[in-house]
Amino acid sequence: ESLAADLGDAVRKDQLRVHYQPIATLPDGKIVGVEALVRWEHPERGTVPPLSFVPLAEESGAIRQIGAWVLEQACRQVAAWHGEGHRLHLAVNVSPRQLEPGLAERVFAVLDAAGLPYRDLIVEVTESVPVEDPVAVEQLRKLHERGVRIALDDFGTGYSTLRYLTALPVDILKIDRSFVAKLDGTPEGAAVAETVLRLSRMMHLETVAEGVESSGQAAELAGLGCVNAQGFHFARPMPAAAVSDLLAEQD
Ligand code: G
Ligand code: G
Ligand code: MN
Ligand code: NA
Repeated sequence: ESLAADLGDAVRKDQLRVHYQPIATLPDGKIVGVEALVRWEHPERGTVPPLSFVPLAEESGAIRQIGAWVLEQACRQVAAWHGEGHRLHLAVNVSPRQLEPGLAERVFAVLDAAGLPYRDLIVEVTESVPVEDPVAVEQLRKLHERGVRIALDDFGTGYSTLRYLTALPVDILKIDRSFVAKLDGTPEGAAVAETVLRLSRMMHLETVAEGVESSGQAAELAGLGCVNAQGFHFARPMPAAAVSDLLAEQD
């Protein structure tokens, strides 16, 4: 049996799980949001990481079904945290394949059903979204117009990064972790992160630094004016119950 063949059944057989990676403010590390990250509990292979099956799901089209399932689970979970007094935002990864007619309306229906405010959802897209595809751009525009925020994930790693800023209705830039890894206290090490932060301010965008693994990186980003960050230094992706524990500790 190939992974690709099993994948078609993963949702139906209830083998997918959503983990959540906290997103924190700098410098204090207060949790203000979570990114939903899908996991596959395969009956024979154990936990399959998304890098091993998301590309397969994108190819087969199963990502539509998987993406819809992740969105619904995550919206319900975050609405439950809201109910407990934790006003977190939710970031969900969306593949180009999902940006088809009707997506925005389906997202609104899920948000309405969960009772989650539109402002609290962030749709993360990478620079693999074809900016010349009017259907994809229109779905993002519809989401953005109703208050759902659009984040450019892995920002700076694509071939024509700056083009995305004007072609898509972007609200948030996520500084790719490869640039965070270069922070070493020198101006050269900080150059890309600092440039993205400056660009964000000039365009009135928010910024999230990804892959923050040390207190040194967190401090340097804070010094550069970066307000939001995620990474192993704060918390790994984890099941909802573990996030609940962290939220309880921080009260
Ligand atoms: O969770 P990491 O832990 O391994 O995730 C690896 C990659 O898989 C990330 O780049 C992320 O964008 C992608 N990914 C994780 N969950 C989802 C999802 O629900 N939908 C899509 N399209 N991609 C996801
Ligand atoms: O941005 P994407 O959606 O591609 O990113 C999520 C991925 O990044 C997940 O695979 C997650 O496990 C991983 N990740 C999160 N924090 C860190 C970190 O601090 N260091 C590294 N190396 N990976 C991280
Ligand atoms: Mn992401
Ligand atoms: Na990323």
